Amino acid sequence: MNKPLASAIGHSACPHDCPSTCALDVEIGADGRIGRVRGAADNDYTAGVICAKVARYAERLYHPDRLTRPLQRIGEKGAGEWREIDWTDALDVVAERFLAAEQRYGSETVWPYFYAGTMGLIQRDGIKRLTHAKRYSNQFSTICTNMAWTGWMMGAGALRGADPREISVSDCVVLWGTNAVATQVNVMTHAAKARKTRGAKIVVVDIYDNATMAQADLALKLRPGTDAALACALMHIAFRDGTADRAYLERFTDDPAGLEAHLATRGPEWAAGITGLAAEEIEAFAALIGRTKKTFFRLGYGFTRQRNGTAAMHAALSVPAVYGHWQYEGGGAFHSNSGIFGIDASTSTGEALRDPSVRHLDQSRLGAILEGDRNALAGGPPVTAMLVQNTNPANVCPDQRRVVRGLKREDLFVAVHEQFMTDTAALADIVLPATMFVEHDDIYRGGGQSHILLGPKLVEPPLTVRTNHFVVEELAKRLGVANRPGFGRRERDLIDDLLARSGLERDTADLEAERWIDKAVAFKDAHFLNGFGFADGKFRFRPDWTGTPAPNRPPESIGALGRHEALPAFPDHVELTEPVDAAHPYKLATSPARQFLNSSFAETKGSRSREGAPVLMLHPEDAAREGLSEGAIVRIGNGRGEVRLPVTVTDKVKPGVLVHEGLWANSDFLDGEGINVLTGADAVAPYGGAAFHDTAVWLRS
Ligand SMILES: Nc1nc2c(c(=O)[nH]1)N[C@H]1C(S)=C(S)[C@@H](COP(=O)(O)OP(=O)(O)OC[C@H]3O[C@@H](n4cnc5c(=O)[nH]c(N)nc54)[C@H](O)[C@@H]3O)O[C@H]1N2
Ligand SMILES: Nc1nc2c(c(=O)[nH]1)N[C@H]1C(S)=C(S)[C@@H](COP(=O)(O)OP(=O)(O)OC[C@H]3O[C@@H](n4cnc5c(=O)[nH]c(N)nc54)[C@H](O)[C@@H]3O)O[C@H]1N2
Ligand code: SF4
Ligand SMILES: [Mo]
Repeated sequence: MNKPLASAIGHSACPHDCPSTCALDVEIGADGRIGRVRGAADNDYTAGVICAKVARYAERLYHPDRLTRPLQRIGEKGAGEWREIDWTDALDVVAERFLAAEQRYGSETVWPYFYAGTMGLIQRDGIKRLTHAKRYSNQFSTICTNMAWTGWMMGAGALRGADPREISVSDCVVLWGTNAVATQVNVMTHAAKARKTRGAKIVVVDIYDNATMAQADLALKLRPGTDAALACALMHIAFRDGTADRAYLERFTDDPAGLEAHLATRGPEWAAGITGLAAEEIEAFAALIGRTKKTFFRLGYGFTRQRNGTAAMHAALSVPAVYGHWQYEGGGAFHSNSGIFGIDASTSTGEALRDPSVRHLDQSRLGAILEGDRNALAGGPPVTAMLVQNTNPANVCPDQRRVVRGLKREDLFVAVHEQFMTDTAALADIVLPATMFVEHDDIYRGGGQSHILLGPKLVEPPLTVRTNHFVVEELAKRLGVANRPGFGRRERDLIDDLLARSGLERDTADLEAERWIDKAVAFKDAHFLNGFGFADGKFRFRPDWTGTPAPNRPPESIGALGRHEALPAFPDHVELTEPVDAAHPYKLATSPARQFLNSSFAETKGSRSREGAPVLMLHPEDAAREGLSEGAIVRIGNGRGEVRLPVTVTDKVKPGVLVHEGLWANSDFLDGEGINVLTGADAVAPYGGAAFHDTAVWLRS
């Protein structure tokens, strides 16, 4: 490391899987340790504000339970008996087991499995270089963005939208299916500014009274999975009351007349019956956005984690197209900017080495895959060896019992590269200790905003802890592919290469000085005033559900996903959600906790003490009927399994709806199994994804 350790402030970017991707100022003491982490004041999206959990990062970095030595299992899988080994031996074992597996079943039996523990483009995605060089099975990444991105693409044809900084000049901010206070606090910074300086109204559409709902001027608490009905009624009222912008519709949309006719029967009373909202609430929402040209729809991921979530995203996105909000600064819609960056990381990801005939396996169907489901295996060999980086599937994946059973298979070899002894690492054969973001070089880009940011190495890691990049490179040497293109380079060289290939006209050192690059697109492109992302430039009210390319479109090899034939011709409520019935009378959503970031931070004292313990929110009426009081222990379950946890009785949830916040460690539950025991891994239409907030359960005391 050639940076002086005593520099007072180091500049970085938050590596976590959060739409905000904050620009960070990190205090570094003379002892080479980090202190407080702050949001960069001069980054106009971060605007000096970050969440409390990252501000306390020192707690995570210097955590006494942090992994520092490679470990090899000596007892049964999951028994918690390990011996320390050195790095060379650990990597030798991994390589030997990979080669042996390959010899027996062919290269596709090895599955490098990764996700978003770090969002750094080098440390997160470098594992693909090894995958391609060795022709190991590819991962089809479905766990997070699929439904949301696909639903957006079906309407807009491009993954971008109105600049989220425009929220601060909006007159009405609609936070739809995002608990922004908890999951992307910067949205609230800009919304609060609009409220303070312009008297902007804040509308929140969610299924429970979360921290964001508490900020709402108009709080709409609907039944899970009914957002498309609300969207239809908003559009029905626009056509009824003349607040639809007919000139805009004519110019920028595919079939306004067809939409109007389709919506004739989908008024507020119809939607009230489906959503559980009062017709007056829907009328009030429609009147507000009808008179407010600068209405900004910030569409989140939450409402898309339903089995009808793709259709719901498309329906909600259709609303500003009917009202014409897109034409105004501070108006329109935003979900993700992931389509604007034009980043070419192909050297690091080994794109040139990719063999298109190698199968993809669905990340979310890990349990079925490890249990040998032929369809999930895409007709190929069983998975008998894995390298897991940046993800904790034994905790975060749906259908957890199958995942855990699969990971415990005696004939499966698993190496987990981790910062902590997670639920997944605990089931591994080899555990490798990983660096944290301030200890390695990487580059990041926003999803919920428009910056590319550098996150250089600022402090030294513990002596025996290694980067993801190191593991990929060292395995490549042992697996005979170290001489292939893309290997043998340092992180900084790969970042230089990425910057050059992406046409950014800078190198790593330039970016280190500049700290970030703003890639925001021009107003007219962000607002689609030069046309939407289709050849005819028109927004699609009538999506081509399986014909429209989408960033998460599955590769052919994966076969059919989801019941696309059930998706609606025009925006509509579709009954694809998991049915509530006499045997499963409750609907469960598993929403994020403010102090955690997925399963990360569930290990830090600061976050744990603020979150308390895993609990189940239950409405007072339901509690009375079930004869339960505060703190009573219940079991909730369905065909996939059951978990035990205490209830908290609260009217924050609707009757019949249960909410469990946070990805607590499985061991935090009374029976040592986590909430994802209950969630399903069946693929959501049309391109797959996991419906984490759409689970029907029974409840017993
Ligand atoms: N029930 C339920 N389940 C869910 C969700 C939900 O809402 N409800 N949300 C889903 C969503 S949206 C997502 S994106 C997934 C997220 O699932 P994951 O990506 O698995 O979640 P994280 O906890 O962010 O990160 C996983 C691990 O990465 C490790 N890690 C961080 N940085 C590094 C690094 O540099 N190197 C290495 N080797 N490891 C690192 C962390 O220690 C952490 O244990 O979970 C999904 N699961
Ligand atoms: N503190 C914290 N921040 C996070 C995360 C975290 O775990 N904790 N996770 C990160 C990740 S990986 C992601 S992808 C983002 C996701 O962040 P968001 O975009 O906020 O999406 P979700 O957190 O999945 O859900 C948002 C809200 O949608 C609600 N919801 C569930 N079902 C429905 C429905 O049918 N309709 C409506 N209208 N709302 C519904 C949930 O209860 C929740 O309050 O957040 C990131 N930031
Ligand atoms: S988790 Fe999100 S809000 Fe918190 S610092 Fe990171 S990017 Fe910012
Ligand atoms: Mo996510």
